[in-house]
Amino acid sequence: MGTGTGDTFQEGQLEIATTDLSAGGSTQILATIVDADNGNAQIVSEEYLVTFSSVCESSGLATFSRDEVSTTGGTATVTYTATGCSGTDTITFNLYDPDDTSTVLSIATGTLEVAPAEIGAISYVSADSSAISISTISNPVLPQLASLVFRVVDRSNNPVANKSVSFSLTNTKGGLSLALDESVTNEDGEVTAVVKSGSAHTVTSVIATTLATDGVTPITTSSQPVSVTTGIADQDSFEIVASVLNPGAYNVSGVAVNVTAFVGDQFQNPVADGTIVNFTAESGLIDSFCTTAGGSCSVIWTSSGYRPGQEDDPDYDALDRVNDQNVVAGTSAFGITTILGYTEGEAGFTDSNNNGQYDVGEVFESFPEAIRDDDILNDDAIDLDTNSNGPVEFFADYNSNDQRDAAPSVYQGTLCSDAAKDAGHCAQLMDVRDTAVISQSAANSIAYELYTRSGDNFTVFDGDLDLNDNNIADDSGSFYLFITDENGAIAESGTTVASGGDGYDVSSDTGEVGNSIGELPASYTGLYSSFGSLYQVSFAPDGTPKSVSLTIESGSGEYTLTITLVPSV
Ligand SMILES: [Ca+2]
Ligand SMILES: [Ca+2]
Ligand SMILES: [Ca+2]
Ligand SMILES: [Ca+2]
Repeated sequence: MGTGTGDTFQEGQLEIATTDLSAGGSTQILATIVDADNGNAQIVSEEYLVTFSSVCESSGLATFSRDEVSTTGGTATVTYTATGCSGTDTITFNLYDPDDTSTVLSIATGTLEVAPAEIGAISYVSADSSAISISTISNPVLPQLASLVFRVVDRSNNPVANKSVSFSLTNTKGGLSLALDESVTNEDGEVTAVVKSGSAHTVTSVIATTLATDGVTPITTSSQPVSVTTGIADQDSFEIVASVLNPGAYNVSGVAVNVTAFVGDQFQNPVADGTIVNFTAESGLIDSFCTTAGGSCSVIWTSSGYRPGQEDDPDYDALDRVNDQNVVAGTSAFGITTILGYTEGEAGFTDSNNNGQYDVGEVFESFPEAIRDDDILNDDAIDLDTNSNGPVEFFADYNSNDQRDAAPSVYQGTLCSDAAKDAGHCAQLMDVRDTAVISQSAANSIAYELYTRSGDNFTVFDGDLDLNDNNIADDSGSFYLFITDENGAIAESGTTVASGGDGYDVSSDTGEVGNSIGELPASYTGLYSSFGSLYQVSFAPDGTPKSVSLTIESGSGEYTLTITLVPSV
């Protein structure tokens, strides 16, 4: 195998169309297969297998249009493309009998030169962490180093290896620094900058610079920002939110509600991904924890078992459950369910001198150990209800001493000046906490009453549209429709009210009941429950007054109630 045939045959030589390639350039390479016993005449009757390889190709810096070719025509051609190869590359063709690829019959080689890559661009690829922990605290989740990867490519978008790249930071507040100011790209054209955390909360970006092929012109890019933060939750950015506040769950088990925790740190930055938030619920099932990503995570609460309001039922009476009161009805508040979410974090302080640390004399918050207050709506002075054995509500025993500890007089956090630490501050963290309260309302269950209203005082309305009792149906006026479920809780989510009139023009604030537990102002008097939904209905004659109708459809869709009001004339 070689170049040419007959007298011009050169054994072992490849014919390369272009031996000086630009970076990323292509060329055809040809070999002929001849019979040395027949005056180096081209062999056109027998089948041979030819394989292709090169030094750059084996490093992924060049490609062939095909790996091998089977030929009976006495020639083998392939197209070579440089994809990052630079300098001399040696190409090799191996010739085989297709029935015996263990023995190389002949080898032909050739060399070509690939021009150095024209540096095309430097780009930001990724960071292993978009946030790093302030260097003076220990956060179990957030790293104190961030690695940022950049890539240098040529004008053909192929990676450029062995290219020097220098780094700088847009911000060095608090001693923020780079592990290395300069590095060299690997075979993928990639180079890594390492940012080392400082002692202050700040945001920085890495500027990566390399030089164009002329060795003079800088080519620059910037990374996405890296935040230097505590990454530890603080109380005033912690929130627990339920997706539905009045699920039709009191009489249906397995109804699911999404419960999401939003968790930020002292600087309102998302806490470190992987922060664990714990949950507990007064009733039903709830996942015990979730781990945050981007400052939030969710769990599922599912209705099951004991429902608030059943605390005096024989099945549960011995458990000493406590629950909120339906003050107006004089009963337990059926279905009102407390969900507690909590995670380790900081109490929060006001950084009056803006040095990023708690200093002695600055105002701070202080919290007792977190509780799940099952009667949270009751206006009682005691949060944690007890019986003779101790608490009957859950509390998160942060320091594991079997007691619920009161709020300390020192700051519960991580960012303290040395003087503040000496004074006993920042000795411990705490559980930041929030509570969501949902109403497990009865599905397909509607109770109602009509009222007239004067200020906050409601009076039962008999529904007679002949308001002045003069036996002439010509009155116009308004009344209130008050709806609840059968337990005096707000009607289940999705319950709708519609109104219409025959001979009356009716306007009302109809629509869905709110996504709410429906707690009404304590100043309201005359209603039959402390929870529920009020709809004002106005009517005026429009033609021959006959009736006003109100249609209530339950959120679960299996119960519809129609109320028809007429003038009794
Ligand atoms: Ca409760
Ligand atoms: Ca301060
Ligand atoms: Ca309580
Ligand atoms: Ca304790």
